[in-house]
Amino acid sequence: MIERTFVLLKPDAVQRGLMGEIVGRLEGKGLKPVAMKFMRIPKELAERHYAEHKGKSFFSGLIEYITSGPVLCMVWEGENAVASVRTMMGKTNPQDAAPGTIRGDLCQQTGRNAVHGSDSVESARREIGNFFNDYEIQEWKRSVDPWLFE
Ligand code: D4T
Repeated sequence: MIERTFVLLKPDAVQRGLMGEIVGRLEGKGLKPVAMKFMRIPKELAERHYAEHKGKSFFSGLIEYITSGPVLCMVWEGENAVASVRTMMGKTNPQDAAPGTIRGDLCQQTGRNAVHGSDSVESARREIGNFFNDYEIQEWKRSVDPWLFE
């Protein structure tokens, strides 16, 4: 099933110069970018994005970290895009993330885990709506698609 997922390269990924590496992995997988925006997340939006964690011990640190510098917000499309990106990211705690995953290869701690990806199609829809207007999402054809999709 072709899906869309919301992917956020967190401030640590930007500061560490890992945007190209991570975008390259997603491109290499054959996922198609349909939206990208380099921005600083306002506090209200960060709190809305992470609303499910409100009240948890790490919430204020998480909001502080995610709003501490620019992030790269993206929407990627492809076969099982939601689960596919989650698999590529690896477990939330980089110490548990398998080698070959983004967090397993590139990160040290949960609080600096470089990347966010939606955990369901429903969350993806909500998160994409929180970060992008319709006109910022591109419907486009890639000439390589017949070599990725039967
Ligand atoms: P995100 O949402 O950033 O893609 O991460 P995950 O989906 O993999 O993990 P999550 O929702 O459980 O956690 C969201 C975010 O909070 C940070 N975090 C999490 C933290 O700083 N300390 C913690 O103990 C946990 C569980 C990391 C990711």
